[in-house]
Amino acid sequence: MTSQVQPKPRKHHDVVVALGANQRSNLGKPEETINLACGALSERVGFSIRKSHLYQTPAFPAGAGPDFVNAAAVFKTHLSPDAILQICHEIEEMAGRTREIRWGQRTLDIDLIAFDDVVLPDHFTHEKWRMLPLEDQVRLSPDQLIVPHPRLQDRSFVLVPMADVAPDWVHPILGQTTRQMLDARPAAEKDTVCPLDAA
Ligand code: PH2
Ligand code: MG
Ligand code: MG
Repeated sequence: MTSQVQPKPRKHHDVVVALGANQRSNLGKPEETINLACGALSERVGFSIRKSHLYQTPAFPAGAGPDFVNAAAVFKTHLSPDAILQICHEIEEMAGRTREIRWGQRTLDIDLIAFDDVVLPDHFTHEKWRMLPLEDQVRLSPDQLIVPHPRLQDRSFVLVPMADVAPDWVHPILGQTTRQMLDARPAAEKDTVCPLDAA
């Protein structure tokens, strides 16, 4: 009798992405752009997508431009963080994104927020970016992928959508769940994040 070769159980990863747009793109209005981007991500990044509601959020910093539409999604994937980041950039380009002005108007921004409980590139570098004073956050942007996103715990426009799709994800450095980080945000900030739809 020939023994059958069993397929190796393949390890998948859970990846969380956040999406934001506050300017019409060549794919349409911000909410249309985000819906199309989620479709493109699920085709290219993985399977078993979970997508959050869409939210209208005031631009941060205040007065930086029109309100954003923000959302988050979770995928199961076999790809590496770098491969996913590359796909995110390609989808941003599809929406006509140019990268001139930091925190300027955005046709589409896709951020890799979390990849399982992985810390990239290392704890020391992560700490440096996480502790960056606000005046430097405005000026400086890392030239390498930092995971988890170094500002995720500070931003209700990321945490509210993320709580729809990954409420129990535990931040590998802070030791808090998405829900706990969101609970720690000021009510006045959380209240500015308003559901747009019943996605
Ligand atoms: N993204 C930024 C800067 N400011 N503000 C809101 N409301 N939503 C965003 O997605 C956002 C922002 C940088 O990526
Ligand atoms: Mg961003
Ligand atoms: Mg980005």
